[in-house]
Amino acid sequence: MADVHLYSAQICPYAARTRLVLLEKNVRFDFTEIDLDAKPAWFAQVSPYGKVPVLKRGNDLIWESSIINEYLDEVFPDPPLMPAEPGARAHARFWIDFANVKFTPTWYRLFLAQGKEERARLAAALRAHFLFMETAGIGAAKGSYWLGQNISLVDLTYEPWFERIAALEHYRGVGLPAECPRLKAWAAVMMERPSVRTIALPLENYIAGYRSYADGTADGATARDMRQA
Ligand SMILES: N[C@@H](CCC(=O)N[C@@H](CS)C(=O)NCC(=O)O)C(=O)O
Repeated sequence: MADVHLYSAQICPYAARTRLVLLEKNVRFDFTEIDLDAKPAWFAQVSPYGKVPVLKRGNDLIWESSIINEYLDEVFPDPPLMPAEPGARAHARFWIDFANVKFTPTWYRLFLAQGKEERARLAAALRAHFLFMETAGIGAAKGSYWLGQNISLVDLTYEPWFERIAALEHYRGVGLPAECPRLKAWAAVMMERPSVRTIALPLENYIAGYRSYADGTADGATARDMRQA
């Protein structure tokens, strides 16, 4: 039995972030796949928010993907996925925060939106986020990755959404803006990483995974939280 246990769901981009970190660091781990449409009753004891991912290591039980990922970077420092210098660490944390506070809520709300005007408003907001990421994020990087020459938690924080972007196009006709060549090139580099290839699913799975969001019937913890975001 491995030291690290992950409660996860293949379809979940937040859980994918953590699976990518574990793979990039070559950490041996066991996992329990949680059916998010029929969560087992015991899962409430493991996950206070009723969400994946949750990581257990010894007496440590940790939830929230960004917090899990920083924890993993501390307990398995090789290879480091955060810069050493405080200013650069703050820069990395800013982009992780942007993903959590701006980018992914807008993404989910666009899926959930049922009205034409609301969809147009959210599509414009998502486009603005992509353009900001293009110019101030990857566009400011000196290398193929978000922070330069080396992959970091920032890259692994965003990649799962780029993996699923064709599902957003499928349901909402919204993709990566043409004005974002740097993001496009970065996503192509990421998709060649062995870690990313290991966990990638066919597009049909992502389309199926977002169906209840797109038709407005999703009523899990994430849909409820995102409707209020
Ligand atoms: N902020 C959380 C979000 C996790 C999350 O929303 N996970 C979803 C699956 S992608 C989930 O488990 N949802 C349970 C539900 O909707 O009931 C994180 O970063 O870990």
